[in-house]
Amino acid sequence: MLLPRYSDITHGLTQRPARISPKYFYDQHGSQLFEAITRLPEYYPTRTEMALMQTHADSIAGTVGPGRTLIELGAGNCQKARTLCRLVQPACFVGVDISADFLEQAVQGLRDDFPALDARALAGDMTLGVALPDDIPRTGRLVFYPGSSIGNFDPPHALELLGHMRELVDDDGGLLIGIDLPKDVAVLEAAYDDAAGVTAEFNRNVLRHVNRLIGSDFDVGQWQHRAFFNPEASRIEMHLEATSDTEVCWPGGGRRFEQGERIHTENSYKYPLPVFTDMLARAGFAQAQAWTDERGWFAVVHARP
Ligand code: AVJ
Repeated sequence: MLLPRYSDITHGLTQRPARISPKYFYDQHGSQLFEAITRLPEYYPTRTEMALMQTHADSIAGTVGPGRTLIELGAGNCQKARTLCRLVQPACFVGVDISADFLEQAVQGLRDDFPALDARALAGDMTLGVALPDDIPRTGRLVFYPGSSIGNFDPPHALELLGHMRELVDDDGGLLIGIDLPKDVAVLEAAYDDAAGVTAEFNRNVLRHVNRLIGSDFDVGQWQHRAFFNPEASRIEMHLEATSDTEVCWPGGGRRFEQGERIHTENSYKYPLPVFTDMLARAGFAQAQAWTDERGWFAVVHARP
């Protein structure tokens, strides 16, 4: 487990420009910081998606149907799973997340709230493929991927992931997925560069996590948060920018960064709805039904084969 991470991270760090995958944001502290982000006034996605699910609760519940096996990818604090469980009363829940301890606590909370629910925590990196335990029913599965997390992947990789989700379900299965839509650039940029500096701290925290994972010596205080919308690619980009010339070492390697040089830490794609439903179709989800808020900022899409 350590070795693939080591080479994944050091490979990215020695690229020009350097990069770190956003999955490394989510150590225990990073997961807590992300939770704090979801409560920021500027960060509209979580609250818009939650409101959407509440406003269209009956319609969503009617479309999904009861008694499903719910599989949530990137389940995090399971807050959205809790909302969805109230709506669709699944028989079984599997939460998958890279942050093992954080997930285990959250799934336990879900068991406390829904004593009849068979709730499981599956720690792992969903981007490497999800292997579900044998006793998870194959029929009636609903994959739940909220929060526009799919936006973290480049379109070809996102398409591949949607293909994996299609393979997780039978022909009677479905996918409920949240998509952040293109909107006013000022609104987008504020959501990723909040006044309180929580997102900046979330971004910088990746360096602490990387220091622990590969034994590097990043001085977190030397790196500045940058977030901006890239209109050509229709994505928010987050970077860490060196505030002075600096050298970073890790066992077996290292690299110099000049002042102003950046490490690319995240992309967050914003798809127009028709572009996304086309991608769903190419991944094997031919039918899609979408719910959007009145501002047209976010969409929850139910897709089936
Ligand atoms: C968890 C990937 C949906 O892209 O909005 C929030 C992560 N990054 N603020 C997003 C994030 C900076 C978030 N996702």
